[in-house]
Amino acid sequence: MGLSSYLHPWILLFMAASGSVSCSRNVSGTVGKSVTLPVTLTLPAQRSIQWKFNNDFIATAQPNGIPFYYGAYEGRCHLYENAALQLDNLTPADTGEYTLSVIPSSGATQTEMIYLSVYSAVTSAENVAGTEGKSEYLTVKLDLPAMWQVTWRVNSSTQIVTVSTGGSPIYTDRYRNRSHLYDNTTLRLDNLTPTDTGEFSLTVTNLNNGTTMTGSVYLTVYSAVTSAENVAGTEGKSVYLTVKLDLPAMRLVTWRVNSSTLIVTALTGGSPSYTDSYRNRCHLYDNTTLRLDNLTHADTGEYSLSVTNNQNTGVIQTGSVYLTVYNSSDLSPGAIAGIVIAVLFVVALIPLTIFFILRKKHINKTPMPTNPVYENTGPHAPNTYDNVIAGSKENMAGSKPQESSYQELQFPHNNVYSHLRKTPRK
Ligand SMILES: *[C@@H]1O[C@H](CO)[C@@H](O)[C@H](O)[C@H]1NC(C)=O
Ligand SMILES: *[C@@H]1O[C@H](CO)[C@@H](O)[C@H](O)[C@H]1NC(C)=O
Ligand SMILES: *[C@@H]1O[C@H](CO)[C@@H](O)[C@H](O)[C@H]1NC(C)=O
Ligand SMILES: *[C@@H]1O[C@H](CO)[C@@H](O)[C@H](O)[C@H]1NC(C)=O
Ligand SMILES: *[C@@H]1O[C@H](CO)[C@@H](O)[C@H](O)[C@H]1NC(C)=O
Ligand SMILES: *[C@@H]1O[C@H](CO)[C@@H](O)[C@H](O)[C@H]1NC(C)=O
Ligand SMILES: *[C@@H]1O[C@H](CO)[C@@H](O)[C@H](O)[C@H]1NC(C)=O
Ligand SMILES: CC(=O)N[C@H]1CO[C@H](CO)[C@@H](O)[C@@H]1O
Repeated sequence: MGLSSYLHPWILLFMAASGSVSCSRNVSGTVGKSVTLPVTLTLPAQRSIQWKFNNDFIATAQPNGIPFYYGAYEGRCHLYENAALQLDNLTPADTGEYTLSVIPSSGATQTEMIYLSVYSAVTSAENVAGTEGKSEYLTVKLDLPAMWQVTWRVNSSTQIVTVSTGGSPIYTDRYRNRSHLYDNTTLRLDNLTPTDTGEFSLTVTNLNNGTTMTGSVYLTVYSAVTSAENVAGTEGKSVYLTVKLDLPAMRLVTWRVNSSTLIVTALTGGSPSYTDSYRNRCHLYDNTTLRLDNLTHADTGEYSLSVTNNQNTGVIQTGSVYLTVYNSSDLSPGAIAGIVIAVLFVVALIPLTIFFILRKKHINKTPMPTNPVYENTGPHAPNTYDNVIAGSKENMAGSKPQESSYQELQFPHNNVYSHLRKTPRK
């Protein structure tokens, strides 16, 4: 405690980065959830407790006293008897270094530092995704000072490579054969395996004044996709995409297309978070099946489902289906236009047919019953349906018994033409 009061913060940071502070651990939390910062120190019987976030007090407790919470932390955290601190309703701004100081009534102060990373479902999913056996470029945008030292680490502890101005990169054994540091500080990692999943952090130290800047990317390595099942969809229709995976009770579910475009992510207990272009046209079911609506040809592609436990750590399972979207066979725009034209043609034909039938009869001047209804008035008058049938049969019989309606149409046409030809001669 006394020591840290006198040291400039960058010296502490530098010490932390150099690994000279013991009892330091990393803990991850999820936005909106709670996390408990655990304590591994052996606590003296009589002690004061102090929790700090960077340089701000969170909570303090005097020996046998009740905890006191500072500012906005009041109502959002809980200090336990064993000095563990629970933080509720996490936000990304809670990411950072937490320091616990245990001050015994007599003896030396003990400190414990915890680095908390708060991930949101979307943020962690939007970080870099790699594929087993492939390479991935890891980039963190940090400005290089005139004299610098650059270091890449994974999970904040394991060093991968370090280099200083004018020197050549020094790789650690584990990464020597499978990584490459570019001059622009980008790190390429080759021959990925799922165990490469983790937080990769770049630290740039200004050698003139000791200033340290750190940034990180979260790399998730997915198992190589094998033998994707094929699914067929139809333009304008919907399709259900299903991949059978063992589902952990608490999980982070992610669907991607063509292994890059994110469609949706969902944490157990939360509502799915859809990418804008998919929000209104897909639905993620609790069983991880994805329904895609209003399909277009451009939806053709490889759809992959990834499932991991809630905090995006541990085993990640991946599987995929290959969707091919075909033309709708009978309702393409051309077919619809054809149907509309056919219907209009038939509708136009009905009055035309009636007109020409009547006209033909008129020209033939054959006396005929005008309406069968009058003929059939009798004690056992048939119903109107029968009358219509009888009437139409009578009309057919009145013209040409074996002719189809098409042939009937031809005759009136001829009649019209002969009639028209005759007209000028009159
Ligand atoms: C690195 O590569 C060299 C030569 O290709 C090989 O002899 C060595 O065993 C490799 N080391 C590791 C850790 O794979
Ligand atoms: C650095 O160089 C590598 C290899 O040329 C490239 O892939 C990467 O995008 C570059 N990074 C930045 C931040 O420009
Ligand atoms: C980083 O930590 C995660 C979770 O603890 C672990 O699954 C992963 O294998 C670690 N990655 C590396 C490269 O050590
Ligand atoms: C260190 O130097 C850089 C630029 O050279 C400057 O931006 C930064 O503020 C300095 N930091 C300190 C603690 O003096
Ligand atoms: C998941 O639920 C949807 C909708 O109820 C259903 O269509 C689909 O077949 C289910 N998938 C599995 C793998 O049970
Ligand atoms: C389907 O997509 C077309 C073209 O993008 C659009 O005009 C139509 O409104 C969409 N229908 C639905 C139900 O989303
Ligand atoms: C996926 O990739 C294929 C082939 O590169 C492309 O035709 C298709 O449109 C892509 N699908 C999506 C949804 O981006
Ligand atoms: C022990 C340990 O892994 N500490 C690391 C926790 O994460 C921070 C930030 O990434 C690192 O600076 C620590 O070294």
